[in-house]
Amino acid sequence: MTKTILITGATSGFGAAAVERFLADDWRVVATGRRAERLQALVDKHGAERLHVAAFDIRDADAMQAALDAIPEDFRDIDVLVNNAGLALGTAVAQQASLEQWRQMIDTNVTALATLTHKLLPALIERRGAIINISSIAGVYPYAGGNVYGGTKAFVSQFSLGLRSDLHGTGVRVTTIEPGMAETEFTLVRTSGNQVASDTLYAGANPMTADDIASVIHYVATLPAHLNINRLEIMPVSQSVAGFQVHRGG
Ligand code: NDP
Ligand code: 8X3
Repeated sequence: MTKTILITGATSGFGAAAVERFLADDWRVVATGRRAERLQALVDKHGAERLHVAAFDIRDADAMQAALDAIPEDFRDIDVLVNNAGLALGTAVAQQASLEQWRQMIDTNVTALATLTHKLLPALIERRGAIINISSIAGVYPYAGGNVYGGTKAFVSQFSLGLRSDLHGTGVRVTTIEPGMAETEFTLVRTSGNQVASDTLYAGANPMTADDIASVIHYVATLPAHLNINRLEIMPVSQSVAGFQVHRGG
């Protein structure tokens, strides 16, 4: 039977790659994001038989509800929710960071993710479905300039474990994927469009690709129904974690 997956943040990076991956595997896909022209390009490429797109700002709860209400009958039985839409803004240390950027990250990565999950939980329970939340290594390991971004991703990871606990006995699976460095539009967004900064970060590092993460999402989504991966931390071989820092001299 054809399954249905709702993927947020489907206009670029992991989400866009995941749309391609699941359509290629004959799933029905609901793809969301703000950039309507990119969503339309997906429809132009794949047609609308197994793809429904919804352009809205995920921070706008009314727009989210309207988009959910407008999902066509064929796409309403959502089996898998991929909470992928998110962003980092800025690389400044906390004492120099922008409060506006902090709020946008919290509104997007935390509040919107929780809101959409809340809205879809009854349907997911009914279908014994699955939730795949895209967190980050930034939610596990601190680094200078990671401050609120890391905090939002720590929320995502802990929220996932909490959901898993609450959903005990429902058959609903919950997985957190915590990727490290992957080359997408992530750094371009984080640096307000600084292509040089983005290219420099990834140069020579052989970072993960959006397709790598889409394959992991697909793997998790297609596991047998009795298996739950709680969390998956995944990095390029070129990246590892180094420990503590010590400041001397007062
Ligand atoms: P991209 O910038 O390529 O994609 C981010 C997606 O999120 C876009 O489709 C964007 O759509 C969507 N999005 C952002 N803000 C909103 C909003 N307000 N409303 C609706 N959609 C929104 O980055 P990635 O693919 O790399 O990021 C995907 C997820 O993976 C994020 O949660 C990110 O934090 C996480 N991540 C990324 C890593 C990396 O190294 N790339 C590593 C670990 C985690 P649009 O702009 O059209 O609205
Ligand atoms: C993105 C990974 O290390 O750039 O979530 O914060 S990192």
